[in-house]
Amino acid sequence: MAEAFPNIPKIPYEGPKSKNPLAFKHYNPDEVIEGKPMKDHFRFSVVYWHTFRNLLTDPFGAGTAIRPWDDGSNSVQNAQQRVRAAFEFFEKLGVSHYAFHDRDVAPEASTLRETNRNLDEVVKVFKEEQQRTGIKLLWGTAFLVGNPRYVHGAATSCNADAFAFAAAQVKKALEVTYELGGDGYVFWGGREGYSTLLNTDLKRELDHYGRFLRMAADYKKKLGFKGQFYIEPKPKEPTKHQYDFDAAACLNFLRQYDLIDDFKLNIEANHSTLAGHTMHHEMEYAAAAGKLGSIDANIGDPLLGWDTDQFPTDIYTATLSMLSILKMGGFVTGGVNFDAKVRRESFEPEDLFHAHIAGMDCFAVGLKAAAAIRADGRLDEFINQRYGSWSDGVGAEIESGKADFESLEKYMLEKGEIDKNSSGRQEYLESVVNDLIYQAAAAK
Ligand code: XLS
Ligand code: CA
Ligand code: CA
Repeated sequence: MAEAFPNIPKIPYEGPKSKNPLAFKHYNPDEVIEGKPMKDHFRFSVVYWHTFRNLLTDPFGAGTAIRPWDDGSNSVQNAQQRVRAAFEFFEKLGVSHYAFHDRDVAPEASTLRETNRNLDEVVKVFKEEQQRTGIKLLWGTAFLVGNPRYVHGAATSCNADAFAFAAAQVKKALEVTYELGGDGYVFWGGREGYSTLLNTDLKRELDHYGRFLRMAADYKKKLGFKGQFYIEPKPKEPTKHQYDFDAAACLNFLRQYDLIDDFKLNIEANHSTLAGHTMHHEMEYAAAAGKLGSIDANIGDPLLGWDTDQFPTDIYTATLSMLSILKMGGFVTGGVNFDAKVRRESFEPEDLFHAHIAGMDCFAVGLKAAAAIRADGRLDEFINQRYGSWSDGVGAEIESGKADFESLEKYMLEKGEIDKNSSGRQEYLESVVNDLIYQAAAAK
């Protein structure tokens, strides 16, 4: 096959002074930060659905994407050709991972049997390309959203056959992910939610969802697949009330259905903001439960209330995200997965490079800034001091479980009033973070 991106060379690192649009200014894969090369901190991953299947349609207009390697047909051969183009892109960009849905990579046919055969044919090419390049699958997943059979949901559908079809589909997607040596498998809620309670048995749907994930976890064991399972929270879209609203809702659900040991969370920036949180909040909430697994790196638009999946060019979010990742000791099976799409107006193949370069450079500065924040120590020290009252005296007694309401009443009756509160110094701390970001962005 002819090159898909003939005019684009492998993207080099040229440093912050470079003006070459097809070069990294900050992402220097082998540069060591906190004892580890940048590339291993990130385990950058390109998503197949946006980067190779999104035609850049919107509700008002047809697709605008120019993709010369794609003949636009639904044939298996075209799907295989696309895999070669995708791996050329991954290689030239220099990412270590990618992610896909079953239906992104191979055409759905009129029967499940034939669809599975199509998938097998395309997976053969993925396997070859993985072996040729050493690029790995970060996670696989199943698309239980687009086909009209899932109009009422998949695992939470009112139609038991839809549940059964989804189970068969996920079974196959797990097998394929296992075969490709995937590091993980994601369950994003898709249409697991509802539009109105007037037609919905919420409790029954949640029970079914729990049952579905239990079956998936059981089958994973049977298969011998050691990859990590993730749930990816999202509060709305496509349904009004998605069951996996945010990290807290997902953790509660996993505990309620006794699935907590089988899953971690894959946190997406845009979904966090749609839930009324920040990415940092969602990551820290997951991390506090020991369940921060992987991240979908993108951003939303503060003026739009839907899932715009823009490339992550927000340096502040990237810095705080990397701070959480460094704090938890780095990714194990997870990575920084670019679940992002170029704008409809950015329709040339080259835009795919610009978008990912922007995201990777942003995360590189974010990593440097996060490492600088940790080395600087002022933030940690401030927090330690702020909670100083818990290190001894009454605080230590409460934390260790020695205190009770009676002892605390006695303590307060004797003391009369609490020790003086001190300032939270938010603006000062924000300026410390900003200064370290400015320095990280300027550093060579
Ligand atoms: C959709 C989700 C989806 C998952 C994978 O909003 O982000 O793309 O990441 O199914
Ligand atoms: Ca996502
Ligand atoms: Ca999204």
